Amino acid sequence: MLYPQRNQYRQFIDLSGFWDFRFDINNDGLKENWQSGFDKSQPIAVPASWNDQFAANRDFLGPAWYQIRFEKPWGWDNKKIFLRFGSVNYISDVWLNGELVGHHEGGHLAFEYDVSGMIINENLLVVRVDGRLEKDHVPPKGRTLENYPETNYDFYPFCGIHRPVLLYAVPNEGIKDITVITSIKKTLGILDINIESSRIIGAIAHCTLKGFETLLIKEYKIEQEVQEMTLEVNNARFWDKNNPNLYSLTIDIIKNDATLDSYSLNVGIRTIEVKGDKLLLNGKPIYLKGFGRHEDFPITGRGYVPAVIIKDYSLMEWIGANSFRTTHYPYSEQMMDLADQLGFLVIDEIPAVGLTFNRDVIERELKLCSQYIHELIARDKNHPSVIMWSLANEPHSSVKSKEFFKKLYDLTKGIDKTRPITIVNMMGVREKAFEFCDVLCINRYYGWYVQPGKIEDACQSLSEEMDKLYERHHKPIILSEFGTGTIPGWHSQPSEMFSEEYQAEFIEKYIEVCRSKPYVIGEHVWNLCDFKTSQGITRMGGINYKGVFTRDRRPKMAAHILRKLWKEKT
Ligand code: GCB
Repeated sequence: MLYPQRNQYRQFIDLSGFWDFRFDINNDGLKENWQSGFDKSQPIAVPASWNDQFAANRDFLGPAWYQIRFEKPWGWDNKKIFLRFGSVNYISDVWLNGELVGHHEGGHLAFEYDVSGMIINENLLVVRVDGRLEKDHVPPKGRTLENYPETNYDFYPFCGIHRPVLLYAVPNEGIKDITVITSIKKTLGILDINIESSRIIGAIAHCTLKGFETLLIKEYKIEQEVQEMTLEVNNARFWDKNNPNLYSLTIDIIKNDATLDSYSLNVGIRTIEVKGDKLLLNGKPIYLKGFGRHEDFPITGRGYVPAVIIKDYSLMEWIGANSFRTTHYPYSEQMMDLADQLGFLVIDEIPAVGLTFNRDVIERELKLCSQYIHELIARDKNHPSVIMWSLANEPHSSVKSKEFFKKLYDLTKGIDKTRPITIVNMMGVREKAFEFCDVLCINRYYGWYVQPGKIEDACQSLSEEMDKLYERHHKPIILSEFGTGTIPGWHSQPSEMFSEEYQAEFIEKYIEVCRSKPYVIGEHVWNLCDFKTSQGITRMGGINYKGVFTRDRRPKMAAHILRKLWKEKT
């Protein structure tokens, strides 16, 4: 799935801005035909969650309606036109000029519709968004402790149009998709490129690779819908976390001496593989230092805010992090582009958190997870920064989950053979899916939810558990979450739970344990920043305070300690 581009052959307009909005409190909209346009609206900012934009209805999860009018841009008459949503949480139905365009389920992945035959000069776009929680959604409704809204996961179920809505035009005959897989032979960088095109058999694909004094040009005749081609770069500059070298690859499609289409993308030449108990980037072991994070900010909720993305990267660089996991759903496409540019290593996770495997929902869970895997890999496959796919966070694993995850594992490997796969787990040695996962990720809170206040005992438990897990599987282990709730400005000596001292000491000691195990290949602190959750007795003010930074991105004491540890030790 290619992100829309602007050049001589492709254009897009961004529909972000103020839209009309209406809560559908009694779910009357469909009966009353709001899909053809509705009145009594109020303005709303798009993209952003609706929950914190108004003085009322914060916890109303839908349905709610959006509409916007736009004119067809000049010069788009003989083009294919698509409407593309970066993310809408959770279910969306879309109408253009009163006609149904499509339905999409799942909150954090891009989807698009071909609207070429539907678009007129003056258009009305209407979107119904339903973020209500249900047991057969992924992620699901549920609760272990009482909470409101009732999420089976620990973040606020923000709703709305969360990422940009783009209207874009491409040539009728042109490029549909590009897949680039890179490999390395000594100093040679090899790009295996697949170009999927529409109705251009016999045309020429003209490939140009530029960067670092390299200019490679090669032409291929397109003989099939998916045309394979190879480029080889001598003395290539490889992509890695310290040198995020990116080449620019441009594919021009030429027929009868006329250029029909053109698309450019960044390519990082790198390999990633698991060997024994190590994770190798370009053949060399890497150690991950970083965070779990959330797309979360006051007022905008889970909405796309470019400045927050920049700030988070800048804080991660300041503190010495080299990686993060997209907890617990795929992040925006812009976040992924910047990871390529800035040299961050990303564990890319589908939005499968809190899976229950209950008999009445397991089929739906499998179907939705499979859909998310297809959508995620289609979206993120060309990012050198993506070093691993994560199929779930803390599934409530049971006897049924092994077969469930084997299917997802095989599906993922079938689409992308090049990247290791993990599941982020809380069951430890009892997790059967660890038998086939390439890397084992565990989230641990000894010294917090269990053994409260006892950091020494907690580290002992962590150490013993890691050894047991390694003895059983002989695979690399990442400590993918560890942390403590910490009220900024709350201090104690000796350290005590909820104080800044406790968080700092806990993180430092946990890291010591990780560093003492040769098979541990990464430490991801939970969380980069404080973030919004449902209300409940474990979340004061509906906030999870495990951030090393506050929700408005100010450092707690632990941030300074981490910076010392991460900047000094590699
Ligand atoms: C976890 C979850 C994460 C929670 C965290 C916590 O294991 O993966 O979503 O926020 O614990 O703070 O309890």
